[in-house]
Amino acid sequence: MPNKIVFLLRLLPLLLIVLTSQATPSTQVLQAYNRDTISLNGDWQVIVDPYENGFYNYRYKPFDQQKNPPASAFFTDSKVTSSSQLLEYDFDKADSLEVPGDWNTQSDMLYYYEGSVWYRKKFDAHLEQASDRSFIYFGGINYRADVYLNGKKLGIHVGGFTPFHYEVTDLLKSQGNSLVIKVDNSRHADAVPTLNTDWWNYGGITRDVKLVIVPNVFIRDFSIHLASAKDKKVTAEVLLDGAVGGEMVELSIPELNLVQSVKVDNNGLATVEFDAKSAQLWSPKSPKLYSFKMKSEQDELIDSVGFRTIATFGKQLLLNDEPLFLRGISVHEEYSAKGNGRVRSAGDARQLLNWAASLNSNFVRLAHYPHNEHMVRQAEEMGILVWSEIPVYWTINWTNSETYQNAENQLSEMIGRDKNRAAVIIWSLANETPVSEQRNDFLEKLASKARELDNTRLLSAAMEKHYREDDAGVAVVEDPLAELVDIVSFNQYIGWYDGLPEKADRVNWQIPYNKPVFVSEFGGGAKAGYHGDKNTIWTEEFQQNLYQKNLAMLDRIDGLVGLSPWILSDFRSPRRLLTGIQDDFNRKGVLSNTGEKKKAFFVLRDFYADKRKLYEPTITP
Ligand code: GCB
Repeated sequence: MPNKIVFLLRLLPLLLIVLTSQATPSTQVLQAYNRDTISLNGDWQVIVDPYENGFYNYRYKPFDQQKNPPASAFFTDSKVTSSSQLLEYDFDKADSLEVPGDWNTQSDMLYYYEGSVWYRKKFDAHLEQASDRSFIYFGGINYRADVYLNGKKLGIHVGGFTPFHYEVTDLLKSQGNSLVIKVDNSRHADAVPTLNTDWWNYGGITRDVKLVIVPNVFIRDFSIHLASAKDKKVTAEVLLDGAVGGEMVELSIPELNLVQSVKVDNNGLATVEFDAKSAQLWSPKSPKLYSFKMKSEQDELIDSVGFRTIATFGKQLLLNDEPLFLRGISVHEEYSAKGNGRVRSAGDARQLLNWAASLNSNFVRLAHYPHNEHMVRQAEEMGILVWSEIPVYWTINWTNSETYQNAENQLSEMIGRDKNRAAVIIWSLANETPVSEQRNDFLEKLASKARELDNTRLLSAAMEKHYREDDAGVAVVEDPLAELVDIVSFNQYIGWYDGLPEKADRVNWQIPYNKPVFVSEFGGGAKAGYHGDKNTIWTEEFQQNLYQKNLAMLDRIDGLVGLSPWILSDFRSPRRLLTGIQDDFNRKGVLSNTGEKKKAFFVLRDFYADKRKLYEPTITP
């Protein structure tokens, strides 16, 4: 056989692996968003505990490692039983905070607080059947959570932006349950993110808390996606928890008249393929969603899903096999109808995304950590594509294996939660990380983990540029990380940290990869309502000029498939201390934090209107 054919034959199994694998369901995931659940949101009693007096005894030994923890351990949620008893806390007399919600914007005293706060919720739970199972599900707690139910430790979760849950079937009582959580948002050099970031370290139970009651054999997780836009084959996989093998599940997409019944294997897994010939594809132009119904003997779960493909071809980005330009904007998860702070509800998420949509955007970079699930779900309904990332930001400790494990865990929890969202097209691994061998190894491992968990999406990372040594007029993006990802993305601040806006007229770009190029950040600060000439820093006119110059420069880049300027709206950051201008806010928003439009907003909106005409000629903006 000619060598070439032997070589191709060897490649064949490899190709098949790529084509048949997908984002697989996992026992670590509990799909809770669209289940009937019991909300544990609302007022929780809280005790601010900077010295962790409720956690350690005076010899600094954790109470929860003692065989018989004393009443002074806060997780025992004890009450005095006699009038002479000494007990130095009482949750029933303590203040309360709302959940979901960060503590910083709910109490002036906690605005800058970094440390531990104890949260306690009392609740009743009525199981319908003795065989039911129960779980407590947390959408996100920043940063470390030590969780106790009825005096027993359920576990520790680390990482502020991803969901986790515990099974509590054997601990739950029908009345008077006490759920106690020590939430600690202290920063650490070895953590993810590390000590230094450019966003507010909002602490607390920032996302929804739910009690999930399910039958003893239940639908835990699933994955569904379109394998090819042309022949419209949809692959679905479901995971039945508690199954012994052989149980039937019925999977259907009723609107398309598609139904299939299959048996699960010994691991509770079942896979089907639908011939979804008449399916309408999901896209920003038409964000069509279908109900996907999963039914087992005891359980039923319905979710809404969209079908689309995302791929690259040379320097092109293809959505459903058609070229796509990402008219994006970076967004921090900071807006609350109750004041600045973390997004708490679908309504808050909608507000941020409506602001993005008013820029003619079809894409958001959800920076710099996985956002609340409401953001991703709302984006999907609105037809806004999503970049989702983990907080591997700036100077992570690349050589510490626990730091790596932490990053990988956050990546797995992010992908586990959002793998079925058609809106999500890019997982991003890192932001502005300095090139070194250790960093390259860390990110290489992370990239292969991401591909193992989900190879239906594209990988990227926000990299950096440098200037050519022999020609300062040429900016180069060259980074070993670019070899690992599908889209070469980079941040650059010409006109702000790097020269004045006019510099953009003179810079050319050299990006030596046959891959699509994406500009994940550029921008500059302006205080809404502050006016002057274009050479006066912090004015709207300065920012406007910076946008005009940068957009003209970036539009010349070969293979440019989109932009996500920094940033949609002003956001809080402890690094931004200039009185009268910043006042704790990074002012690079094209909107103020309350939604006032700055002049740069209109520059970007018009640029995107033109791009839209170019890529979607039938739509008039
Ligand atoms: C960056 C970072 C972003 C900062 C921004 C800034 O490069 O990626 O997190 O907030 O610059 O405003 O300096």
